[in-house]
Amino acid sequence: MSWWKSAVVYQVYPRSFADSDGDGIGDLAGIASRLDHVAELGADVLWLCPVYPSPQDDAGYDISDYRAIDSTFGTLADFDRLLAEVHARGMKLVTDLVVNHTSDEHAWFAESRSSRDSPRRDWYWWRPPRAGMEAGAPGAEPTNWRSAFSGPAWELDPATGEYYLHIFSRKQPDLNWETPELREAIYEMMRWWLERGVDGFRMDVVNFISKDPALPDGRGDGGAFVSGSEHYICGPRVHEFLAEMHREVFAGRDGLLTVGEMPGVTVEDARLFTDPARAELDMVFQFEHVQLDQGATKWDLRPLALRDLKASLGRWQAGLAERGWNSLYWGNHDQPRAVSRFGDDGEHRVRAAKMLATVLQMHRGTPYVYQGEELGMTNAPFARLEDFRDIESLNHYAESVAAGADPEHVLASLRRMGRDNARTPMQWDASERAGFTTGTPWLAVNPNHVEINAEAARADPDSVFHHYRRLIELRHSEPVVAHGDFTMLLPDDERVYAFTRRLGDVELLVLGNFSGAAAEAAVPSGERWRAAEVLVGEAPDGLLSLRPWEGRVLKARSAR
Ligand code: TEU
Repeated sequence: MSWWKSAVVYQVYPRSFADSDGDGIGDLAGIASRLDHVAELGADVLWLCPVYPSPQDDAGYDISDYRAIDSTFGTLADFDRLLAEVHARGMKLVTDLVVNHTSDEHAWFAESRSSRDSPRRDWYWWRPPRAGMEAGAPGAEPTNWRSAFSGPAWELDPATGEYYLHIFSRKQPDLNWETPELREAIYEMMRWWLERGVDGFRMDVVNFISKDPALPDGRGDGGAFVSGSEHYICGPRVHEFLAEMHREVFAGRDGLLTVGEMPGVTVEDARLFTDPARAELDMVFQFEHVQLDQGATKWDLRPLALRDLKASLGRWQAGLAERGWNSLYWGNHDQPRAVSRFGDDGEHRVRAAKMLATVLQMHRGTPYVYQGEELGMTNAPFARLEDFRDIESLNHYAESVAAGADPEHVLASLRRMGRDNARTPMQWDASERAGFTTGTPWLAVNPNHVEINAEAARADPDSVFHHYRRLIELRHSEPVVAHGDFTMLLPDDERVYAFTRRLGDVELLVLGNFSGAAAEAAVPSGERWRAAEVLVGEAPDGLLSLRPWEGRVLKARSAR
């Protein structure tokens, strides 16, 4: 049981991983052809982002059929082949489960919108205009909630004169989990995938599935529309629904991994979601540490204070120490590239990428590696608006510029925070299209692929890639990494991240210099550590002296 405590997950974003047929978009056969890269890294699990039929309004997170594969990515036969190839390498495959919403082109929604009396009407959230207002009039939306992708979270359907709720794009109507038949249809679909052989699910915004059915207006004064998320983040029945899902889908099946993506989740809630005794989920993705460099919105950038990062991650480590389990990540397909955001993507790129990996992977929890992170891939040099593809960025630009914002200022925040940074093609080699495609890539290849690529990394024993390999191996071979306790050190140090892990008489000291200047780690019992073994990294200037952006793991045995 709990095999995933010593596992590492590798996230594949299919559009951008490998293209086998030259249409410029990655596909399942492409992934299968590059699986040895993932196996060589030592990852235990591959998480595959959505590959289902989709109008691709939100890059596949708008699903129009849960039981098929989009022709862009291949066929169900290709999926089965990929699954077999993953299993043949001793790895598991976890797929993306997007059941807070569907595409507006899903048959369920077509039926639901067909009439107010449709038997599937209440599979989605339909509401009349605000009392006393005409459908379509400004402000007639049933609530003042904002969509995560700009504008109101409601869209009027003129045919029936009612609005439907969409927390994300207007092509992503929210499913109404209050309806028991809808829940059963989802569980049945999940069982269908498990019977096909998949090993679990990464569940998209699964803490949004229970809304306050009264749908009250959101609090706050962000103008005409406010978030409203207090009425759907970890809503009244979310634990009930996930416990039901567990009973209906997961109970009695061994070897699975379930991880819920949960924006806005608190440590206390996460403990409930992941307490094995409650039988809901194995782990959750929390968002606190990826919001510390933001103000009111993700576009409102602030410098990250290392103290805040330590306080946050430290609180999650402590909060899930006795019950529950953490997932660990710096990046994914929604976040900027980790080395550009938290490290240095210039002079010290390689050292910073390694340090970030060392610090994260030595925490207690299950690490997730996002494709390209193991190469130290960086943010992209997007020049113009036309270089971006992501609906979130494009909508935000249109909305802010229409409201009078300086276009250059908006572009600057898209460059820093836009999701397309993570979605540029995987850099396999130095050739013109980075070995990703023979056609025109759907999103430009980062020109730095001539230097940063998998082929070069494999050939260089000091590369970021080989560093990840060693860290993953350590999680498999040193029980303290998976199972040891965690103690944060130096909470107020503005440059050095430091903590210990302990299991029995084995103790690790993990150090990371989050600055471009040399730093001394003033840890307690420094004398003892000066005689320790260097487990990860080098120590040319002394065991507690760190070069710019350098990371290190020391190992000692204690008499205690
Ligand atoms: O993301 C949910 C989410 O809240 C964010 O991470 C999202 O990217 C937000 O816009 C950040 O500003 C999940 C998926 O990971 C994301 O790709 C989807 O767009 C979204 O759900 C809707 O399915």
